[in-house]
Amino acid sequence: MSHSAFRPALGMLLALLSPLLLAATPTPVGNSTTPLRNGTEIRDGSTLLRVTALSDDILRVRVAANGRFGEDASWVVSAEARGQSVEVQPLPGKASGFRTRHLSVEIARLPLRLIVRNAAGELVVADAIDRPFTWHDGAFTVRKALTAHEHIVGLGDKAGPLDRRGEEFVDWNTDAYLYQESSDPLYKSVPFYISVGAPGGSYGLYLDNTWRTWFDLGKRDPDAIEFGAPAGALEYYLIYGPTARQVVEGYTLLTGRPSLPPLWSLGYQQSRYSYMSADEVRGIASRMRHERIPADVIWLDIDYQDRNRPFTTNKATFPDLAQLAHDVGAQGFKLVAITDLHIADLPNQGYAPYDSGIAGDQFVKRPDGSRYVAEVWPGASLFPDFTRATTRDWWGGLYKEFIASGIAGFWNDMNEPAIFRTESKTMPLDTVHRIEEPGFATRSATHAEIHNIYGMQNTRATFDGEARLAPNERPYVMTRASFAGGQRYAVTWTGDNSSTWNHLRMVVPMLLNLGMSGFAYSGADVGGYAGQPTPELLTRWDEIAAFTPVFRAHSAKGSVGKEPWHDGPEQTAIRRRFIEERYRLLPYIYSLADLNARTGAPLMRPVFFDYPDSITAGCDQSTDFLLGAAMLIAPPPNLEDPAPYRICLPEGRWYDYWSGAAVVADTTLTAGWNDQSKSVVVTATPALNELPVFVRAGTILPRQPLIQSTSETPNGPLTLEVYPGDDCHGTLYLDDGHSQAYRQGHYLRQRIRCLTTADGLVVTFETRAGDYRPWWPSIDVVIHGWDGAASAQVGALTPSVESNAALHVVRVAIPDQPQVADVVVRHATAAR
Ligand code: MIG
Repeated sequence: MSHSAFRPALGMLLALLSPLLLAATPTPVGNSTTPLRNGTEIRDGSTLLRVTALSDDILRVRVAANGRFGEDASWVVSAEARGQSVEVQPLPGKASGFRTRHLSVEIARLPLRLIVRNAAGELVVADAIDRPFTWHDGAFTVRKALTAHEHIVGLGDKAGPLDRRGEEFVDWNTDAYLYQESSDPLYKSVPFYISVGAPGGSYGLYLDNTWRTWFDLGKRDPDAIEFGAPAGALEYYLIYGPTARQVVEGYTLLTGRPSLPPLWSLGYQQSRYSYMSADEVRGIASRMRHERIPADVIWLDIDYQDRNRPFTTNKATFPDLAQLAHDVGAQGFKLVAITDLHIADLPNQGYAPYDSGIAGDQFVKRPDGSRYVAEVWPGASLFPDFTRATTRDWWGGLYKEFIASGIAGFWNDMNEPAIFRTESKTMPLDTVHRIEEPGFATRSATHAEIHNIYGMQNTRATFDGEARLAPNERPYVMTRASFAGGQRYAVTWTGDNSSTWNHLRMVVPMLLNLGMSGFAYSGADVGGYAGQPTPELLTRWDEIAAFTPVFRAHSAKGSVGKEPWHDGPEQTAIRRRFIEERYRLLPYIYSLADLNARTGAPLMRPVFFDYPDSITAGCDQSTDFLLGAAMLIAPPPNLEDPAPYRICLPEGRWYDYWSGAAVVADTTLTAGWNDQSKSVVVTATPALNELPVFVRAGTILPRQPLIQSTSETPNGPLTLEVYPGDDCHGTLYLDDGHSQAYRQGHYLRQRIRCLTTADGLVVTFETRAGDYRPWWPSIDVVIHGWDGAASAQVGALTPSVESNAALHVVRVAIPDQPQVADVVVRHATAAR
């Protein structure tokens, strides 16, 4: 009898001897391989490893040091997502493991390790040969090999360069006031990275562990990725590409996608800490309209409250919130109000959140069972126990009056949680949370386990509360802290940045990495939170932020503010022009929001997301970004003093967005892993009022007439800017912009294609889905790169055509095209 078979028998004996010993039933050991319908389970000594295929591209990996898996529950990956499976085939020959349609998964021994290859046999990711798993007192470390050409992105809102290779990071939600480029950890934890450039293609790895996890991405050992946690389950998901786009799709399938946001949230938003009175808010609204600066939202920071007490208002300065919401609403503004989670500890004072919270036992406790009390903005405060479903229900109900007053969205700040007067800036690790949650065993958990998901559960409660109280509206929550999967509940911003050029430089990589981590809606405080920017800095910031998902200017107490009108008419004019451009582009941006809700593709993405072959050795793309696949924004690397710099456009033809002119390459550069594609290189030196933006040839870009807020109906035709080229297409998406009616088919989605023909161009309107009636009575089709006169035909109709030789465009005015239709445009000479 082998010693491994002897151990369970010993366990039974011990269990019989004393019920007390049951808690410590010994570890099952042995060596066995059990093929499963959807994977393989291997026992290797005391280690138990189970790899299952959720789909042909997504693997779930569970490892237990003591031979037993813990509870099958997750705050991030739903039971439905975890429950997916596909049938697998055994590996040929003697190797242990299995194959899906796209992957081969081998489990090698001595040491036990996982090797994943694509269908062509190319390596995707393998555990390191040296110490693939190590355990120490419940803590674990996993090591994976890192190959020569891999780049690493993801991990949420970490600062620093886009490519995280060579760095190490810790996940511990932190109120990081005055953070800098090298500060870590910051506000959010997303234990998920994407590797781009492995021989077999991109993969993502999500570590489903809420403790203080860490990632070393080739820093300690340049040839290894190491990650681990101090406790909790060793459980992760491997998401195969081969493209980064497919990884993000798979990751958001597992962890959830943002739902379609209200259209107003895609407009320009103005905030500061704080607008001190209702009159000041009215003044901001009026000035925006007077200055003709389009804007949709004004934010109420903590000073609208009575002594910083959440869910109150200061009766002297904000006497009637409903009236204020109504008045600024008439000017086309929405209000978003902050509601911090700390509830003032105010017994017997008629403070309703305290009274109802105590009655329902909603607050976290000390180990001795007393309520945990600590100081934050309102003074001594209590902290809701958001890991209980009943506490979240109670919290959601607190929004009733604000929603009735017409507040359109809510801001959850300080939810790391931030605590004053403590060295750790947060709760003690032994603070007790209760898990009372469908799908989880009911138990208590320490703050060490819950800390990183506390903010996410706060936003979940807010989101669900809004959805319950205003069931036909789209909930809107902005959060500072969050975790993987938090994109389901809230948009986010990068916290307390500073008014410096370096912080503006940090914006693009931070927002790109948030997008690759599922958070498609993120922004950085425009102008920088702490400090007052120089006029040039605020102007540049507005220019770049106009192309980022959340366009919100915000400012710390004591600063002049980041409203666009500071610094005189010249600066204001430039800022206005970029904000206006944002509003003209809303039909395009909204179509990206629709796409995100359906696929998880972030609105703002790294260039390689859509152009995987474009990563070049000779050209720095790290400051560029895409807004959808069609637009490439290329801010100067040296923002404060643009010297001539090279912009690398992925292989193909491009147009200058501002002039509409076809880009003439200065030179081309060989690009891609295998030097298979060529980048188009142009040199730029943008003046302060210029930002290089390019459109891919093969794009149909929808634009609309200028409006001052999304509450206005655009007046005039929809414009389709057609940039002829290969795979030419664009998408229209529209609905009422605020309700849930789109889920019942009350939307409009229509794909449009274009094809260059021998004598001109055909623009094809495909079948329109949904029954929403658009605001546009007609459509102007503007074809770029067109020389000479033209004629056009749509069915029996001969639309009017106007060509502009100087701009190289032809404009064809057609009625709305709700049906399938071809717009045939011919060069005048060819039509003769
Ligand atoms: O301790 O609500 O990051 O945006 O203006 C500061 C006041 C609390 C921090 C947020 C900031 C907000 C501020 N808050």
